[in-house]
Amino acid sequence: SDYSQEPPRHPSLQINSKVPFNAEPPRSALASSYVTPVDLFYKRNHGPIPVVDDIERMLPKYNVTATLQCAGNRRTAMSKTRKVRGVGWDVSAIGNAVWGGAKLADLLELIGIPKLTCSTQSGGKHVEFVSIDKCKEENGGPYKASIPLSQATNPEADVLLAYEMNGEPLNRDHGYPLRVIVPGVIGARSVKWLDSINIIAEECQGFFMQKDYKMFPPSVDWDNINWSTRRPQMDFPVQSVICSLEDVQSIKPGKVTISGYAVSGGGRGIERVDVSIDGGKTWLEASRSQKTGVPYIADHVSSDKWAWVLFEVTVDIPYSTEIVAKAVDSAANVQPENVQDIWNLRGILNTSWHRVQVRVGH
Ligand code: MTE
Ligand code: MO
Repeated sequence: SDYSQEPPRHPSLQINSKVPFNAEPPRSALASSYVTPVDLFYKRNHGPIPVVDDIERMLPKYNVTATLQCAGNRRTAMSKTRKVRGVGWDVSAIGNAVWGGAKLADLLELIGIPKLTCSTQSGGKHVEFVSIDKCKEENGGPYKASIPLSQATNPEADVLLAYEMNGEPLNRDHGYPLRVIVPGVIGARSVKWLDSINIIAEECQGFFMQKDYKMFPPSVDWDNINWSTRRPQMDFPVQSVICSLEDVQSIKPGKVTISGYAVSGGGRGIERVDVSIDGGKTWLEASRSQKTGVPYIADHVSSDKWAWVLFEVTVDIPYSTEIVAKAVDSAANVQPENVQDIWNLRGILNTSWHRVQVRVGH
């Protein structure tokens, strides 16, 4: 593989793997802006960043604000209870961006597949996205993934062929010239450096669909795994993280602002974010917003349905304690209390209550 043409990167990224390049920003950078700046957005790759040409733009353009989250976000913390396999990530393998591009539903209509189609006459039920990068997991072949045709042809699902990120042309790290954005779904399905789109009968048989990014119970380990027993993970579950405090943080006694992000998959909004300053015995409700100063309501009219909310609560912390955050989504799903209960051998979807320790010094 050729890593001699990698683009420049922001120096404050924490590099979790150099080749392929996997890096995340410091958590403190996340909650400081609703829209994550491109250079601080996490980078997650399975091969070198390809060098490619520009494309023509022939369909109506949409801007969709959507949070992209790697299924491996918070894997490092899951691995601490029992070792998992995969690139380690702290809490910042996630970012929120304004993606500009064409709707996949419009493109498919252009080639004769109407809106809201579940199956074509020739039996096509899935839409496969194939990249041009080279991945060792695919034996040097390209990264690929698929989504159901029903989702791809649904204009409300906002699946984009994106060529812009935050109003700028996509950069190479994030998929230039064209990438897929599947809102509300784990990042792995948002294929970068899109080369071809195939309408297929069965879901994509690629490595990252069939032998990775599946959720297994804690009883399954590498000696008894049967990949075919589980579906590829699509929607991500409800998640929240405290970004204003490190895992172990020294503070002075007094008022502390606890802030972070909360997001759910499938277009479900965030109904509530609860914060505890006594390790989860009692809870306070944090305020939520997407636009600065505007309270957030999970009604999909005044809010960005695919985007995270930032939460904040200011509390008095007189003594050393454990601070916890958990979110509730619009379907009343809650985060699990303990990481052990959702442990899985690939270390995906760690959405357990986010806990940080504060040490109060005088
Ligand atoms: N697309 C290609 N072609 N190659 C990849 O390695 N990684 C996927 C997805 N699309 C990947 C890809 C994964 S696992 C994630 S989480 C997101 O891209 C990360 O997108 P980002 O680097 O723009 O943050
Ligand atoms: Mo990912």
